[in-house]
Amino acid sequence: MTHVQTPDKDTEARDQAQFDEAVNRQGKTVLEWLAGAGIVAALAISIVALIQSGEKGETRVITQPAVKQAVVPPASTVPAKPISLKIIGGSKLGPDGKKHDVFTKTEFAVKVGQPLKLKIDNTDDVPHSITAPVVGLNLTIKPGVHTYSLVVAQAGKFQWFCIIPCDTDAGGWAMSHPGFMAGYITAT
Ligand SMILES: [Cu+2]
Repeated sequence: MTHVQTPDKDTEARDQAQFDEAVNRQGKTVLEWLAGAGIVAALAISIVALIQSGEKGETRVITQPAVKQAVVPPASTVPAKPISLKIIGGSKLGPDGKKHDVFTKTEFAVKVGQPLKLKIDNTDDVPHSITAPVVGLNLTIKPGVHTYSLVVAQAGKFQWFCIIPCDTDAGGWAMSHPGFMAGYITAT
């Protein structure tokens, strides 16, 4: 007697589950393979791109928008506009009621080591000076209009004075009084 095995419903269900599982596994494998192939393809494309750019001798540069900047030359190269002033004899009233010799500007601000140009019109018929021994400054200011360079090598506030005897009508009073034949230089 031949026994014919007829699959019962349980067996069918089990087989179906096994089949599905197998398909899923296979499908997953296929997807994994495709993903792998994709990476390989991407690499291949990259290599081709590299070879192509290499062949063309191109260098790829990431360009950024150009930022326009004002070109500012170093301060030392900027041609400074001279400061204009005058020397006028017997022109400024002092607290003593007398008129004294003066520089029309007696306070100067300079940058350490950088020349300050002074265009001085000495209307007097004798020379005067801008002298500050502590910083080795001694500019003789001749009669007439000339340009001088005032340079101070150290920072600080220094008093200057005219060392050439002047303001003789007042016994030289102006020579030691800021605002007349003396003043201050501030170097920063
Ligand atoms: Cu003087």
